[in-house]
Amino acid sequence: MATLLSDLVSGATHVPSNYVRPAQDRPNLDQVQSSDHSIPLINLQGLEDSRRSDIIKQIGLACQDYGFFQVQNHGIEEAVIGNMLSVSKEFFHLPESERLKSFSDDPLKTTRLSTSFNVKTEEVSSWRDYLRLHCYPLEDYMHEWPSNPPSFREDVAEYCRNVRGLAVRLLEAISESLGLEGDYMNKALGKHGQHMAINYYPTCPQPELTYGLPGHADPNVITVLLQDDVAGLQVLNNGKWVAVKPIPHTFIVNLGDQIQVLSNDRYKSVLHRAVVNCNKERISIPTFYCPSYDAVMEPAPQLIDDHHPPLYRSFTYAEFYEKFWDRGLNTRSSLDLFKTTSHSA
Ligand SMILES: O=C(O)CCC(=O)C(=O)O
Repeated sequence: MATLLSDLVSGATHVPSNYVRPAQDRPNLDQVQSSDHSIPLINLQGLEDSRRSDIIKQIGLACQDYGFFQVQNHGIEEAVIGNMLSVSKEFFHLPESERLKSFSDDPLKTTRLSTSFNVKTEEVSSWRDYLRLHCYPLEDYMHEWPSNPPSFREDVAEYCRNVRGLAVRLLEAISESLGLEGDYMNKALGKHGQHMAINYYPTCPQPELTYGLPGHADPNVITVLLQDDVAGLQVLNNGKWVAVKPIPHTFIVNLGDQIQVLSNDRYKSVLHRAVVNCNKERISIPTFYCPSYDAVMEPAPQLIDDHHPPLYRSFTYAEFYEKFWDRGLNTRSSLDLFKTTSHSA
């Protein structure tokens, strides 16, 4: 039997039973809102000049009201984005034996190809294969990455360097939008971590029955997501799922659980999910920008006062991350496990 979903279901006319969600937990695609302006679109041109305070205000509002925004004029060249998308597609189109050289079901491995989410613990599988790569510092990990397609390491490394630059600029802007020093987040992350997933969602004969990824919040600090031209990402806003329409050369930024903690709930890490479709395969590439495992996470002392007591206890990112993978993708946030006693649900 095939190990990866793409090999298992190529040409399938039905979703295998272990991918079928219970009736009360299906995408209900006809109830999803779609609009051209589903989440704010922010133009970053001018972030380093006189427009900075205006752009930071826009970022702050987006973080407060949506936990999600899109960025344009982010400074990453179209060729870097194009190469990343095409080498990713090429990888997932390689023969099975070639792809499987990177396979592992151990979430602790720093380079691994896998399927669904956590095949060791989950009850229902998700319609996704993915290649997960640690990518900062690059020289520690690049030698583990697939060497086929031949330009893979070079194209992905160039992309990672660029996205790291963008993530650092965004974290500065987010710190300032909270009234903190620009380098507050940067310092809170310790040595910084950067991971990436290349998600491959094959076409699906019955998209109403399953998810590419069910609703979840990200455990990290911020995620910078690149998607191809096929829609699939949906964000929960005011209790409704909203589809995010792909815009070429635009990144989607979402806040992760650690920003919720550092901001003491001023900003929220928001549920999102990926749905699949019957006509087109889809690639999405989230870069998860993280604290290092030994970094201590806690609400910024500057955001605590008599009216705003700390809502979370201090913990290391390693402690949080382990709980996240063990619990599986879950609409109940892992954050509940770290609330100060008086604020736990
Ligand atoms: O495919 C997408 O658009 C979302 C991916 C995602 O949420 C994830 O990989 O955590």
